[in-house]
Amino acid sequence: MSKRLSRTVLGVAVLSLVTLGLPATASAGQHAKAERTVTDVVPAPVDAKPDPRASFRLSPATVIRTDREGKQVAEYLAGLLRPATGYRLPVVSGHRGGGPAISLETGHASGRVGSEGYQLKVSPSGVTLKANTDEGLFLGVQTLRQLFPSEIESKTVKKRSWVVSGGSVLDYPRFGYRSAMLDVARHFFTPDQVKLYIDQIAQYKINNLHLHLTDDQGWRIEIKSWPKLATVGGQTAVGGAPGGYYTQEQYKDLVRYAASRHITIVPEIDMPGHTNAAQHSYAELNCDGKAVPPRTDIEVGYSSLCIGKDITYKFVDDVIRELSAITPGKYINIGGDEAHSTSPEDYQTFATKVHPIVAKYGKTITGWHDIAKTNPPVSAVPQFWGTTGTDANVAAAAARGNKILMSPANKAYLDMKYHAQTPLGLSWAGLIEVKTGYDWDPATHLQGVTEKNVIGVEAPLWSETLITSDHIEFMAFPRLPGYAEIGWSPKDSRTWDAYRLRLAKQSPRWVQQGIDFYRSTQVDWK
Ligand code: IFG
Repeated sequence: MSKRLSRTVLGVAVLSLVTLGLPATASAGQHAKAERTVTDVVPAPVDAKPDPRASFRLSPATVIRTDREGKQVAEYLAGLLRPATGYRLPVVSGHRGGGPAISLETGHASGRVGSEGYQLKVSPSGVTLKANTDEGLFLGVQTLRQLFPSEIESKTVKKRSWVVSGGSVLDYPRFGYRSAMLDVARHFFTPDQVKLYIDQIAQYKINNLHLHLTDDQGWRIEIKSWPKLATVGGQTAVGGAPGGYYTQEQYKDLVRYAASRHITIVPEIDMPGHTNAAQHSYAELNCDGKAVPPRTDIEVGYSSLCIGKDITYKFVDDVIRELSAITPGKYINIGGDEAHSTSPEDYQTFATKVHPIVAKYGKTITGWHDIAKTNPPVSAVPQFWGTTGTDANVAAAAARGNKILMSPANKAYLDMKYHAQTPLGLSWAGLIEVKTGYDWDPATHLQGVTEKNVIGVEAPLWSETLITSDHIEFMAFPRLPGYAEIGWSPKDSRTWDAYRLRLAKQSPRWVQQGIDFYRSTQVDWK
């Protein structure tokens, strides 16, 4: 064959490989080595068996098969895979028909995986994801997406092979309640910024988002019977930053968006302290009948609702009624922290009057662990935010049967600096580098609080010092996946030495997602 002709033939061969999405160097038969295996997933699954020979190559012909209950998740999965691959990836109903497929099936998974678990199998002929509910399918999809090369997270087409690492996974969570908190009161974050954070936490199987909606510096939710809460109380923010608030329509849209990621919104109305914005908005909420001036500093503990006035409880009733009507989730968070300007007797009086109001609107109380001392209903969930290993009131509540949500400030507060020079964040609870945030266990952290007393974990992100989404990302990543693992993975499979290697392999995905993460020196980032 002439030199020129052979070059042409070779050229055509290379061209055909590239159009097939294969790297020109790999031969058609050889599967490019997958970048990761099922044992790299974060949070670590219960049981992951890699089989690199069983990898699956996504192709333009691949379809996504599902049954009726799996349709929403199937469309969500297609939405994840289409941008980077450029493949059509049609969602088809029913599991008949040949051809390469990713199959999502509900109702046929092992009883062992419960309602949130799943079974995933990747083989050369296709991918099968089984779960007993669509929530389980959604959580299985978060694992599946991590088996693709990190460029799958790109929003633009990448010309490359899409090899899904082979093997099988059987998985289900240790704790049912895995949460993140975003403080939208100190600084306001738009609905789109909240949705971005929802997508970022959903990829690590977080299933609750606690929104800290009200505080001294701002009130962020429209209450139609008390309009000035938002129109006046929503105008301010820390440091004179622009305020803002969610209309009830915008809040309902956030609830819907979160639900489409199988995340429940838990709204917090912080009371009886942290109420300056409300008391600046309505003079009658103050004991002396005079509206207090707005506050944009970051001091805490100076405000208190007027416990002795009847109108205070009409205010609470109206707020909880309206909020409950637009919150399908089980919980309303009534705050309760740092009520340093409310006497212990008044704090108890307030609690005794407010607990029945929450119950009247069909909701269950959660709140900072300060509420434990008020003997709340046994269904209430005190959220531990202390920095010590003992708290008598929390242990007593646990003994009474209250489940505890664990978010110790010296382990889980995402607004704590990584180190003394971290430009953002605070340090009152201590510095929290990645290892510090990971190396603790919610079932042994507090005396008198064991596995059966713990409902789950939460990573609160307070926003005194945060203004942009980049700020949120810098403080949440890389620590947030660690709390997700603490909430999801079996306790005895969790070691820092193994986790830090898996965490490192997550970073190329964050680069593709544009997440501005802190490059801790404790991890050898990929
Ligand atoms: N404590 C306050 C928050 C916030 C936080 C910042 C709780 C429950 C310090 N209360 O944490 O309002 O200011 O780290």
